[in-house]
Amino acid sequence: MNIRFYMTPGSCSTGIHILLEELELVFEVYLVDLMKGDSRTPEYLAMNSKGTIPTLVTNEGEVLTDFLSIAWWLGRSHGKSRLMLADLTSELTALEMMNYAVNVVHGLGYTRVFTPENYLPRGGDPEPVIAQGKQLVTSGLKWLSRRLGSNEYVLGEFSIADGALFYVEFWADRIGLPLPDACAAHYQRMLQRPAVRRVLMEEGYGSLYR
Ligand SMILES: N[C@@H](CCC(=O)N[C@@H](CS)C(=O)NCC(=O)O)C(=O)O
Repeated sequence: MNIRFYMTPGSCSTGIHILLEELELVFEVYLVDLMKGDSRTPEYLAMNSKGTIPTLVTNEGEVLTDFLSIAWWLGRSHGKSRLMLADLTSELTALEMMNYAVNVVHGLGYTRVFTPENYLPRGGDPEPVIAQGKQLVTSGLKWLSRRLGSNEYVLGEFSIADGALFYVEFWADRIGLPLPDACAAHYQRMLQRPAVRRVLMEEGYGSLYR
């Protein structure tokens, strides 16, 4: 059975899409249109009761429904790949950075910028929530940048953790928030990678990053 990957172009699933391409895996892509409600259909919810993307169904039929589990599975089940370093310290750093990017910068910050209505009573003013979201993203990216320091990639070499860092940098670029120095350099480095370029092209952002 092929790996099945449920994704939405330009969303957090872009980070996983990059890892799949970097690993040169064969996988089937299923496009989920969040605006149209594709992630709320009974069929989708039967597979992922959270109604979120990314979802990845492994070649053994196991259903993985969050960024960290999918990234970890990719690093582990292709353990001889270069996407996960073997020692415990590297694994802990990868977990720390991915968790911070996905659950703090995205989960607390970007959700306020992209879906302020989820934080407001009906008809409430979205602007203060969006401003708070931007502040959380800015301070979160500063933390990630300091933690990255002079490393070219999160663990020195490219690893599963760079997929998560990339998508929170990509979104900052999309909404015009400046990236702190180390993140800006990491983002540019990522944009030079053939797999990243392929993914952006496939997801409809090719013309932006030629
Ligand atoms: N913590 C989740 C975040 C996933 C997530 O929030 N995805 C967003 C798109 S970037 C989503 O599916 N939103 C639709 C919804 O929550 O209804 C994970 O690790 O996968």
